[in-house]
Amino acid sequence: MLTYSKEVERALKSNQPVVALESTIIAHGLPYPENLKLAAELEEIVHSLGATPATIGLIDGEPVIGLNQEQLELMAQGEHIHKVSVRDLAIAKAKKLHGATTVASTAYLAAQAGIPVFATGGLGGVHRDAKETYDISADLLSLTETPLIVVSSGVKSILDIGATLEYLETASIPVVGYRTNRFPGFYVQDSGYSLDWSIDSPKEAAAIFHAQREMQNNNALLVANPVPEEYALDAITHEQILRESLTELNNQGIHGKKVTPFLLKYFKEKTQGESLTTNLELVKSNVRLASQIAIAIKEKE
Ligand code: PSU
Ligand code: MN
Repeated sequence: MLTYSKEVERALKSNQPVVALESTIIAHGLPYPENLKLAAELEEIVHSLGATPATIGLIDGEPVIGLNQEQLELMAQGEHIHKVSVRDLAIAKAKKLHGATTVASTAYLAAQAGIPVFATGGLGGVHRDAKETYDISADLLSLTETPLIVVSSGVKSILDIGATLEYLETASIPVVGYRTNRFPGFYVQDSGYSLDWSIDSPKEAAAIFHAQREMQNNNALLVANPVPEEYALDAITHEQILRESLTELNNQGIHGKKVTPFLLKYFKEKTQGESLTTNLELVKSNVRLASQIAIAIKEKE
């Protein structure tokens, strides 16, 4: 049912470490051409650490595990690329549409492909007005029944972080901080919330992954990796722009899948591009860690 690139197919068959990457961040999270440059850099990082990258997306409706250069370019120029969550997969397939996969649909497809690690920027979560709008990202629910590790810099700071952590607890998705017991806030290192657990090495993440499988637990493990300090946004500036952006969102009546891309773009404009650098750097750092974890998982098998 899935289409694999030669490289990814070979790596999976020979039980080599593979890291899944999503395409919504390319098509809808970052501007062109920085997005295309990042897509290439991420694959390079995975390769340089000794693992195989598998960027996932839909081409003519078919899930592709390991997009090639031409397909990545298609995603990067993607005004006409659909943002495809899990529920959209079958529709996109039937309609033969090109689509970028979110964290939710990437995790779903990566799990089917047997890829144990997936890196992204920041997860979607419970939006601040969810009490009225019910806007809770499918990213959260998708982490149940996907036996893999997701490495992210927490969830996007534009969300209701406390409610998102409660949701993860209810859904029984374990969350561990990487070398921290503060939950990261995407653009900032500390979201203001603490975590019960932290880990100090890729090896420890691998040990939890194997323990989950031994216990027949099919939920994901969320490894929360804070943005490197030198790239974090200043907390006060961040708070101020956040407040403005939410008002603007309301004024313009933006909702549904447009919310996250709007907020990311708003931050970029208000910080004169600084938030874009932050976003690029945190993703790279997550991909580095994910590669090390993918290798540690294979060493332990
Ligand atoms: N992380 C980033 N940038 C992004 C995303 C994650 O650094 O653009 C994307 C992911 O694909 C995630 C999506 O699944 O944002 C969440 O969208 P929503 O809130 O509409 O579920
Ligand atoms: Mn949403």
